[in-house]
Amino acid sequence: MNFGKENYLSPDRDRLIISKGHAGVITAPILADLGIMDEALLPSYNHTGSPFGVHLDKRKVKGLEASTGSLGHGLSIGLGLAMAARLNQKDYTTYVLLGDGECDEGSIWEAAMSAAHFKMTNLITLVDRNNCMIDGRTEDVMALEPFADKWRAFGFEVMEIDGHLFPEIISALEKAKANKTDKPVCIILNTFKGEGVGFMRDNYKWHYGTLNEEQLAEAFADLEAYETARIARAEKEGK
Ligand SMILES: Cc1ncc(C[n+]2csc(CCOP(=O)(O)OP(=O)(O)O)c2C)c(N)n1
Repeated sequence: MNFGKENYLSPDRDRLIISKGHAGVITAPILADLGIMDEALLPSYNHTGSPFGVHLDKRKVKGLEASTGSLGHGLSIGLGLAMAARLNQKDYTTYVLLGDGECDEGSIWEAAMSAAHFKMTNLITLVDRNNCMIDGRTEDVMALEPFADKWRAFGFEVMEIDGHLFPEIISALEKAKANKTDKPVCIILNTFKGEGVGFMRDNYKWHYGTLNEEQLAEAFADLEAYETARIARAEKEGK
């Protein structure tokens, strides 16, 4: 993305909307790593009186494009930014990350219908397809399948990839940016909730929770082993 400390306020910057706003827990450290958000604030995450909580507030967190967390709004916000780019003859790209459970919201599909109708090829939608949501598996709570076909039926060019593999993500984004069709692109990222931590993986009950000391140690050990295995795989297979 054309986005960083030097240009995060520039009208020409690329935009990223993390519509599944509960992912603020990872958005904030990234903004801090980029030197935009004050790193010293990170330990106060979700503390009473802190400028930032589970759902980040764009008025308080520098570099944040939109205050999200009330699910279902991000694609409409992204669509508006993409339309503004067209009207203002800017060539920035707008990226929107949705949760799959979030796609239970009708507003997502209204935005999708409009994005296809207006041929918004400067808007790239990504969906974290982890099959889990807050209180169950997506297919039990509100079945989404055939999910990719739904996006196709709404007029999107769809790619389905392994959402844990950076080379696949990068290649899909490059293809999406080079899109020569007049359809907007949706990239479905097949993932597992809690990937890397054995007792959390693919378990919706860990959508949120509190770790005791023992679980914390186990989670860190699992993540270290996961990282080592992933690096070994990347060196061997290039991914
Ligand atoms: C409008 C709205 N309804 C309900 C919630 C409560 N809620 C928070 S996270 C979540 C589950 C979302 O599932 P998904 O989009 O798949 O997120 P992920 O599993 O990737 O964390 C829900 C229902 C909310 N934040 N906003």
